[in-house]
Amino acid sequence: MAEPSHPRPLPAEHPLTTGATASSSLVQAYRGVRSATTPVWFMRQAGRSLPEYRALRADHKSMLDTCLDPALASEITLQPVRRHSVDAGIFFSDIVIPLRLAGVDVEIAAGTGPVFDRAVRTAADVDALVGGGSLRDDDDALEPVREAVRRTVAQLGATPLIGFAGAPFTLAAYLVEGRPSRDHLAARRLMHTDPDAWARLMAWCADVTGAFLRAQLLAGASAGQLFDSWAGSLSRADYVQHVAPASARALSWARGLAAGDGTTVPLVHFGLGTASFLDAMKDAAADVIGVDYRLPLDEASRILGGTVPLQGNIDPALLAAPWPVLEAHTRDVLRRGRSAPAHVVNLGHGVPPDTDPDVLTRLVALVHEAGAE
Ligand code: 1CP
Repeated sequence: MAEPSHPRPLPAEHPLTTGATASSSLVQAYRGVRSATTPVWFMRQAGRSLPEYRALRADHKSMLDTCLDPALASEITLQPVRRHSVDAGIFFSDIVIPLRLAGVDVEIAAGTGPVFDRAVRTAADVDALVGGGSLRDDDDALEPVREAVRRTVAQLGATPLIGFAGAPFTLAAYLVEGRPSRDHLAARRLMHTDPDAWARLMAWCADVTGAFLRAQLLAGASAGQLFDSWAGSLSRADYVQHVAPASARALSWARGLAAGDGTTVPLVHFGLGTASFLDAMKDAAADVIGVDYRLPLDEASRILGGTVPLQGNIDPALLAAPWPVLEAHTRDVLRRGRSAPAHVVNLGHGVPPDTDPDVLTRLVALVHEAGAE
């Protein structure tokens, strides 16, 4: 798959250009440089674990409409930063937002996740999707996203905002099934029954999700993360042949965005259960690898040759454990993280909605204190 190249300097007012976030512990760690304290943020830190989030969502606006309301999306992004003093905000949005903006009929069903009006099962379905529209990072449709990012960054000051997007395979896993599924069988079938249609679908997903990520970065996000949450259902061979080229193509939209001093926006690549092809995820043009809770960080670092900054990987299940258990686990994660050039503490997957938010606040304090020892 052709990997387009589209560099463009970051705008003069971008926080990496002005220097506002360039020396933050997060951006430094993503560039492989350790600071006095180890940075920490949590996947799904915004959302249902926070009473202030539940209060804002009580107006019953749909999830995707909330994401596309700049004032709401910005406020929800800022809530966990204020409450927990984490070292980054993650933009409140969803991986299916670019699909919606490209004209796909998708909703988030409460308690389920993304649900589509029609599934993309055949070559004809793929052609209808691809022919039905796309998305470019300068499209008007992305203005609510850009506006939300601008508002958020203005409030965050020296704290970086992380932009994100879904990787093409994880998007396709939803599109082909039409809804969440356990093993993504329909997508993996299409990959093998019609590899050409699969490649067209993946290229379309790469460009649409790449536009979404690029728009957030140009509007002020200081780092980008590609979530390939469901890639763990793939063999290494299938990942390398049928998926990695599209992930590289998605990341190419975000790669090379440079501040005046030549430094570029760091890019993180995360998947669940992807230990057998972590190196291929790195090779898909990522600077940092996000590690799930199954793979100890020192093993991840060994697989990656000890040269790649890592993010992770506190087991979300332990957030409900007695504090001494969670504390010991967190110290172990920090110790194993020392095997990488730099480490950003995170969970190995998202914050469970029933998590006590005070536990997250206490965890941030622990990571900051431990890092200074
Ligand atoms: O009404 C609600 O509150 C719905 C829950 C919810 C939330 C809070 C969904 C539906 N999406 C989001 C926001 C969201 N999604 C964020 C920003 C919040 C933050 O991190 O603080 C992010 C980064 C995502 C990314 C996302 N969406 C991923 C990748 C990360 C991961 O968790 O693996 C995936 C797979 C999705 C799809 C999705 N959206 C929503 C749900 C419940 C799901 C998963 C469904 C499934 O199990 O397949």
